Amino acid sequence: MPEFDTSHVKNIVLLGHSGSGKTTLTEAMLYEAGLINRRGSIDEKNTTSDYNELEQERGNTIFSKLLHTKWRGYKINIIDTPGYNDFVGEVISALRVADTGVMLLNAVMGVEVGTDIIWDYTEKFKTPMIFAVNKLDDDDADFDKTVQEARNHFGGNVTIIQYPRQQGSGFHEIIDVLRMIMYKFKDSGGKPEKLPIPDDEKEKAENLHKELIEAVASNDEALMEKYFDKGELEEDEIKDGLKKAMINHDLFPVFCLSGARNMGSGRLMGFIDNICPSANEMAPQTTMNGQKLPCDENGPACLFIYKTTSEPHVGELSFFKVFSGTIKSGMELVNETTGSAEKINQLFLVEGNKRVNTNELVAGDIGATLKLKNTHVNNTLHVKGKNIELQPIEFPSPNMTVAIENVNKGEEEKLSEALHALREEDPTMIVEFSPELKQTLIHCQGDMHLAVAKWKIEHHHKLDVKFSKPKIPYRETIRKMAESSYRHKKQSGGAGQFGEVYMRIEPWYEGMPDPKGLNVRGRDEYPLDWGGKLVYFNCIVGGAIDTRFLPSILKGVMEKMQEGPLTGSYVRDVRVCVYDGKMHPVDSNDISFKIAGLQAFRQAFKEADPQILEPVYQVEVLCPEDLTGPVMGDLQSRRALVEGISTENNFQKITAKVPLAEMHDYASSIRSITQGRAKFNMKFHEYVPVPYDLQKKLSEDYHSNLKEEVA
Ligand SMILES: Nc1nc2c(ncn2[C@@H]2O[C@H](COP(=O)(O)OP(=O)(O)OP(=O)(O)O)[C@@H](O)[C@H]2O)c(=O)[nH]1
Ligand SMILES: [Mg+2]
Repeated sequence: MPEFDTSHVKNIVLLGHSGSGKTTLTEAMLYEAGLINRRGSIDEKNTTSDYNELEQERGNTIFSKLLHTKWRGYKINIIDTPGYNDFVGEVISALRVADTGVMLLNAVMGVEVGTDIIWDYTEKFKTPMIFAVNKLDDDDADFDKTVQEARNHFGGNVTIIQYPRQQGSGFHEIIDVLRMIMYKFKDSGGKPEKLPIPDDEKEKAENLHKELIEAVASNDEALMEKYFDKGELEEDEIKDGLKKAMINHDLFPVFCLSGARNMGSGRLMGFIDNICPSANEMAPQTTMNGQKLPCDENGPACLFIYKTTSEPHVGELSFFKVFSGTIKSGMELVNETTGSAEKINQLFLVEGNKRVNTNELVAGDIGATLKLKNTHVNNTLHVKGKNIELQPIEFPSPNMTVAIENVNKGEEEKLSEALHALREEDPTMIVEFSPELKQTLIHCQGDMHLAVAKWKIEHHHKLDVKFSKPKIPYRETIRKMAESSYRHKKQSGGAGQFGEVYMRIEPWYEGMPDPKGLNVRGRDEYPLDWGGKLVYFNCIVGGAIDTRFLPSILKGVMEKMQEGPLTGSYVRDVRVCVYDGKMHPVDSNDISFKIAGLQAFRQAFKEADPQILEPVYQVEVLCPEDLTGPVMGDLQSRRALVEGISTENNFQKITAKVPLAEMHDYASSIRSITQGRAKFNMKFHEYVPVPYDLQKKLSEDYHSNLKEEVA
């Protein structure tokens, strides 16, 4: 028999802007539940959650952590997440498996940009949410302002369950308007005394109690009627009503905390046990083929991998939630996504970096297993004979790209293995080799994300690497028609080579009429892998060139299009008409016409008013109003075309079109301009011509580099 059945397992995720106190609260919860006998702290670098060396060095959580407590007959799985925006992937994967979110608000700072970013994801997942106003012991704490800001950002459903009697260094009493009692803590925190609400707080507490009950009743007609009849609700009715309203995202209760002084975490855990939904009270999962999978411990065994880690001396650890049935150690499962058979050799409960063996985990529970053969994040594993695939986690697209290379030659293979491992445990990091730029690129969330990647490569894979600015994937095209001819002739002993081509090239656009003054005999259209098109016309009259040589000429043109004459970039949107030429009865062959085609194209291109195009991205920045000026100024220094500013949830949203060449350091720059109070996203928009001066410089740089390489 498992120690806890499905209805006694609660999964919570701790959320909030960096520094709001999630890891400190985790420590307080573990301590209160008796799982640890000494409370560690961030400053002493000894918390259960931030156990990683790099986390201790930086004083921030970087990787989400699974922990658990047992509190009055319930098991609470806690996922502590990083607040730093670069690691939002860790938050999203935790939200995929949590059934309640506890959003910490820093009572000194109020709602911060990290709170807002995470909130958007919780809305997507419809995760029931609690707001915990933390750091109430700080002399600059302002509970009312924090709650008001939360209401401005997240709506009027933010409802007070607790408020502090006094804030700052004197904070030690919390008035609870659900239970209608006061919790009074000793200086050292811990278990509070439960006292009647003092007279001078009664009126305020009663008004807030009324507001709370009305908020609960307003979401349920039967409860509303009863409340109107009797003027009060029974305890069980309030409990059920609260749970329902939280599940429907109709009510977000507010609690009070000082994680550092260990005040308020016990009551929070009690509320989680009593009111917050267990997995089987949430809507059943909808599988990829549209079926419902209820969270039932007697259903078919099925689990979902939300995270993997790979650490030296441990190996690959897969974290999962059981979405149906009961997973037992030794069980044979099938990976629906990869088709592999997997044996669950060991099952673990997790306590930060410690693993505790267990024999079974019921539906709704979260745990880990080691060394699966071919299983990755987002995979579903289930008993044989079923076909269940659960919805994957959608990770955010990257914000920043750098090129990576080895410091020492000869370690390329090792680097590629390291990057593969990195990618495996971090789905928000994308690694690719760009044949166009001839660089290995890392697309990531920001400079902190990159610093973590470097740290892992150095520490786990013992490799030295360096990052550099990636080359820009420019394109080349033409702006006017030009004609050229080229004769390729070679007669140096043996068989000769001969091919002559007359060619017209023009800028191509959709719906363009057929070429004028030429005799069109054939037309082919080639969409290019790098965007745009090549349209190729055969306009040869009188058999001047045999049609069998046309593909060779095309090959020559294509070759040059892959290494444009201006900067060696891909060429796009050109129409090529071959309209005359000459053959030699013996010496003409494919290679001759390929060379003639390439050279004719190159010459014509130079005469056709060539133009370098650069990628432009659509950029959206969200920042507090007081930072709009500096953010705009910075964008303008990046050749940005600012398109608009609007207000969105207390933030200013700036939209602009910015050339990619100017965005390389944007993630770190915006962080330093705004002290991390802004967020941005960017996506490719279009290719546009670069300014004249830049074109000149790019082309000169390219040709002088070529000369250097030759020399
Ligand atoms: N005064 C006061 N300080 C606190 C409290 N809770 C946390 N802190 C301090 O705030 C700082 C940040 O706390 P953390 O627990 O690391 O915050 P976090 O939310 O885990 O931060 P990230 O991991 O970066 O997302 C640390 O120096 C804590 O000691 C609190 O209740 N009161
Ligand atoms: Mg933390």
